[in-house]
Amino acid sequence: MGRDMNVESLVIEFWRDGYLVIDNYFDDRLMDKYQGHIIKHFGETPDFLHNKEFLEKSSTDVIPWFPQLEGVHAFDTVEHDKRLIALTEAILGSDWSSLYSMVMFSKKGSQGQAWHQDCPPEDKSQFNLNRLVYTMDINDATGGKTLVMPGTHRGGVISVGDMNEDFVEQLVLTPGKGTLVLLHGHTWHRVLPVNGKYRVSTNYRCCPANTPGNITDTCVYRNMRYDFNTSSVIEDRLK
Ligand SMILES: O=C(O)CCC(=O)C(=O)O
Ligand SMILES: [Fe+2]
Repeated sequence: MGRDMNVESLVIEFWRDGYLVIDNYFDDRLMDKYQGHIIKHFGETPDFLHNKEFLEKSSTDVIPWFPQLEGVHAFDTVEHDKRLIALTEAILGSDWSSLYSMVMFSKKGSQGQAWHQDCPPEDKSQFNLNRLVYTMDINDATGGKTLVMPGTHRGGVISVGDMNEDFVEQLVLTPGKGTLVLLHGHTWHRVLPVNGKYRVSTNYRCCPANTPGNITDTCVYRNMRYDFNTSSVIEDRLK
């Protein structure tokens, strides 16, 4: 492990910044196994799943897959990782709950994802925690770097404005194979366009005790609130 794994200091850092990056958290063999399952499932140029209005308005074109729901038990290994469970518990407190893992695939030419918060931020006690596992290197060649705005998990709703604005405060993450990124659902984040053949990340989303499992049905972008459940724009924030 390339950094201090003291859980207490990681928790302090997470709550200060709204995210946490730990390189080499998972070993290459496990990551290669995951990546093999993922590429086998998607092929290298799958079709898009979201509807056209969403793709246009959100400039998001990511294809999800839920391997555990399809009985691919290899993906249980990360969920059952004792270090990850202990770190999650230290951040969220007891009685947190784990949602299914979701693989996100985007192919070459994908615009990535516009700035967003994963769920409505009005109630600070209700949020999702993204536990992102990277099974391949994300770098200049692949594109698809993840951008975060440190501390924005404390600031309420994301401002209205350009969906892909560059901010001086933004930080660019270049996770490598085996990197774990913990990201508070209220922290503003976005994904840059994909230049390589494809980009993959796998998210073990979870929630604290008082948060309903469907909290991420509504995602907040700078131009709208979108409901994934009904595939509809529920608020046009530009009006
Ligand atoms: O794939 C990533 O790096 C981040 C994706 C994302 O926005 C999320 O998991 O909520
Ligand atoms: Fe997100």
